[in-house]
Amino acid sequence: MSNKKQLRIGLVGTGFMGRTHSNGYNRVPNFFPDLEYTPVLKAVCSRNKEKVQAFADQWGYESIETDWKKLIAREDIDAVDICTPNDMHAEIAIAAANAGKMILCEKPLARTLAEAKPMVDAVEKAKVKNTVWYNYRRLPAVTLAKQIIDSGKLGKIFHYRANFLQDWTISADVPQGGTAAWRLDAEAAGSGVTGDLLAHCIDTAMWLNGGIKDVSAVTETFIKERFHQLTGKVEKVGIDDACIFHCHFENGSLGLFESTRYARGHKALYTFEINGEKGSLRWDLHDLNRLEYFDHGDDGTVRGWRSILVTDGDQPYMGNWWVPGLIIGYEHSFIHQVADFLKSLQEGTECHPNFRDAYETQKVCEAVIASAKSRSWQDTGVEWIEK
Ligand code: SOE
Repeated sequence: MSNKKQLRIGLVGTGFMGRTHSNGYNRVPNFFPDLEYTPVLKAVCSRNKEKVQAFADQWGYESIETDWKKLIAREDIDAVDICTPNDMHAEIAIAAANAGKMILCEKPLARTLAEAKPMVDAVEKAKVKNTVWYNYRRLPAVTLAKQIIDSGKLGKIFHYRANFLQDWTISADVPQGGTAAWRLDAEAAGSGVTGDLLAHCIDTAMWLNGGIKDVSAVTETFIKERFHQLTGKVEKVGIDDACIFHCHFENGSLGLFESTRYARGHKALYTFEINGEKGSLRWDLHDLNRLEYFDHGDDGTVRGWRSILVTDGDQPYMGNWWVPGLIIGYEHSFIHQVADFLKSLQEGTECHPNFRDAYETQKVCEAVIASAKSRSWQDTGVEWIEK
């Protein structure tokens, strides 16, 4: 029996993200043994009783609920983890905050800025700890990029470029709505690739390079109608299948972002590159342990891109894993997020990105959609300081 302080988790949602978060809670005690807190998987909630019981058995939850309101009302739950489709985030988060629960919410924070605002107000009013799972920040190579940029090694930044490319919706037979297809349903998701994929790129970009001031975007919906699994009818598609935008950052640099679910051959190709006066960095999710670094200060005869395999104990998070040279994967970003959340509890600090930070990302997403619609530049109104 552990003598650690407990963080008793109530998870809502049993899809893909429910699995990634549950794995995070389960692995943290093994690999971050020095933390004062340990997660306890108290309850998982989903509407289908058989399914949620099977999920509880698979991942080690002590109990189940089929009504999230009951989960929130339980006294043995400290933190509510929201892994539902986006249209449920606001209602659950606001109720959880009002009940004094901590909240870990899957990204994006909400479907729209208007929906996100009362969520931020609720957690700030209730003073409950909150975080949003923009997990890619917590891959060691990405965190190392942050450290290199913050140390000034790149000097003045000129360019930030990011892509998030997939190909899973090219077939017109892919339905919209309901289990596994809610990301294609504007009502459930809010937007398409902008909220689902570019939101990740925007979170990382502002974390690494500061606020995005204004945007000019173009979106496209290649398949205009799809079968809707909930209504049983062929309906108009309301999401953006692809989005390209360029922007100005507060620091004067230019940004270029592209995301699509129609890049045949690419499954989850998240890449970024940042070019500064003294050096450049680039990273690729398909080779996630590597960070490429060009240092113009190197001796000219050997100058070139170096490929850093980020696995040494003195590199971010890696002291908690294997031995130098042995790599980790996608799931570790979630394990790190749990570890950082527990650490922030221990230290009484914020666990960024919190709702307020994710609200700033939401502002950019909203401006991108508005820009594409109006075919004009849009100010984002971002005030990027992680608070
Ligand atoms: C969509 O396919 C998706 O699963 C996103 O919802 C995740 O946030 C992203 O990390 C991977 O792709």
